[in-house]
Amino acid sequence: MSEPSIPYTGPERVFSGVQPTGALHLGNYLGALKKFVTLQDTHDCIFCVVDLHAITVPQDPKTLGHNTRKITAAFLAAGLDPKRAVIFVQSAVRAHSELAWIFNCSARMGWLERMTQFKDKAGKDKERASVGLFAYPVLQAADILAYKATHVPVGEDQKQHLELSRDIAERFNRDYNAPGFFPLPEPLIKGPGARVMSLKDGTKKMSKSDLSDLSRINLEDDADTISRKIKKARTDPEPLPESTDGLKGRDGAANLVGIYAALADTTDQAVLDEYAGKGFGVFKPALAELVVQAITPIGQELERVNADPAHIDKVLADGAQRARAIADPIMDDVRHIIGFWGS
Ligand code: AQP
Repeated sequence: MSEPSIPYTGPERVFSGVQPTGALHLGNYLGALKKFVTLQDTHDCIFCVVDLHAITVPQDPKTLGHNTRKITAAFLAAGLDPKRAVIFVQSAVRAHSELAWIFNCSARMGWLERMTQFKDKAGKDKERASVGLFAYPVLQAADILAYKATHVPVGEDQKQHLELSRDIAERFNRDYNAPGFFPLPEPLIKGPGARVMSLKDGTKKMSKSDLSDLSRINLEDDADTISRKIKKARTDPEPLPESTDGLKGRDGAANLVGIYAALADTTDQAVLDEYAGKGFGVFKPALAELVVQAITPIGQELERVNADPAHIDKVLADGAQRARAIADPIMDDVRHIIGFWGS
């Protein structure tokens, strides 16, 4: 879509969310959490545990609340500071659901039908997928725009959804003759770690819902488990190449090099400059050391934070109040722009 004629001129704000669908892994850390922690130093940040998104596929009511606390604990253990960033649960702020409905009426079926994540998650049996799973990216647009967020740190898998959020914002602004009302949010995706792949299959992204625990490094894994999983990661018998061109078609190898680069804050090429010609017998232990150094302190901190659920609940209650204070006036304006009675 074309750029808006009147651009948004409000303040910059960061929003992102994580689903309470299981324990977080290295992909969630590198694609999202690590960026959240950096951004809280420079931006007004809002981070959300997106339980409304989680129920687009079946969830056990007995574990949903527990998983919500666990993700919040992971936010805190990774270094988010609830005094600076707003940390809360999506279902505690009604603006998300209300704006999602409004955006359902701005989004177009054709836009949603192109979403590859729906195709992947619904699988062959689309008829049985929930309407919520289909409309998932519309709720995501509502999450972001209920706060007029301008920047969204996410992994590469969310790029298409972010483009849709921009389309929805632009369509709303145009349809309701409210130029520049909603910003067109920018994804913050760049850099190594934006797409961490499964350790068992370098063509599939590392995911919480993968049945094999060996496919991912969990933030809770201890040093031995991490080393064992990296040792078992699927690669090939060739030594590492001299340039990134040589990683083409070697998905497992490319994934491990990418993880190394992300953790060492360097580039894939710089990693190859150091390890070209060396086999995985040398590279995997070096990578394991780096992962252990980055992840095990978070795991230890997680244990400490998880031991105090009352503190986690307080963080979430305070965060919900702060989130409502930002979203409520924006929703008042939305209702007025649409022309709802009493607005
Ligand atoms: N493999 C990944 N590499 C880089 N970033 C990733 N993210 C997820 N997987 C990777 C990013 O983590 C953030 C939170 O993701 P989410 O939990 O809300 O949903 P998801 O993308 O569906 O993550 P999973 O692990 O694959 O969960 P399940 O299995 O429940 O669907 C997002 O910014 C995402 O980009």
